[in-house]
Amino acid sequence: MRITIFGAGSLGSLVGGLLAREHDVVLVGRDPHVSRSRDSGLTIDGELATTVQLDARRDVPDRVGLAVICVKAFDTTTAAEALSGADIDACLSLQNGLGNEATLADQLAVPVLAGTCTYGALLESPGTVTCTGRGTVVLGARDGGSLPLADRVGDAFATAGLDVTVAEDMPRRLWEKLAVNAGINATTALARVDNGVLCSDDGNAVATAAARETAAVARATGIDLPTSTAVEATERVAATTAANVSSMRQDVRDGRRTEVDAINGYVVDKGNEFGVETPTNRTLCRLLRAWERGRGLRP
Ligand code: KPL
Repeated sequence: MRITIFGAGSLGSLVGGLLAREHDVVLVGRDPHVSRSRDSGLTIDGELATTVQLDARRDVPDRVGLAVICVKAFDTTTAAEALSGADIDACLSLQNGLGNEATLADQLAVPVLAGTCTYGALLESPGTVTCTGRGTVVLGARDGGSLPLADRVGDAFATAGLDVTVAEDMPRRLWEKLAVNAGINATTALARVDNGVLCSDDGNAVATAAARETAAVARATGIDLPTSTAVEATERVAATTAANVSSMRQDVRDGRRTEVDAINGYVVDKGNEFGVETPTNRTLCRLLRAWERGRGLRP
């Protein structure tokens, strides 16, 4: 299958590299990472170690095939604009936060699949990404139900050796992943710890409180997400990605804007809309927004 990964950060590079073991993959991102990956191959370190040859570049190729979107949530509109003139068969969002699929579907006249990914990834240096935890890719129709396209994409991921589930309940899965990210990302970014630290008492209390609130908001919007499912998912992902530096901690470490608006901010906004209190998510949001403001990363 022809697959273009749009967004060559940690996760995009890992997923692109794993898919390139079997498919014709183009990795679109920034230099020096893409030129190093094109010239010397993309190296995956840690679990699943390998070096793959792929087409890595800064611009969108004429023939995209399946576009796998791995950019930060706040760059989704820019990604859709960049892809709008290209020859695309379908799109799959593997991003954090909710609402990315709708943004893509509004701007691109192709089928858009929803997806989540819990593989741990760390971009160590140009041309090298480390897999810090084997996770799962879950994908499917963005409004739920079955779709032959989702089965085809699922088969393509499985053929390349990725752990993949094709799900018919994507809205619930997206909320479950939102609970995991609401719990793990902001807590690890603020405490500057690896995900595994959340398996111990203090971090766990904050992370699971944020996940509990997210489940309550999800239920208020009509999604059947029990609190126990959200808490267990958060604890399971913290344990399976124990050695991982969460994407938000990587952003804070590197002085970049975070995805707090699309994660904890989304929970707070939906909580306000549906009358659900979200004090933990609100506090996490305020702390991260204060940090971003102090760095001149937001107005
Ligand atoms: O999605 C992640 C992230 O860091 O953004 C998890 C799964 C929590 C892995 O760190």
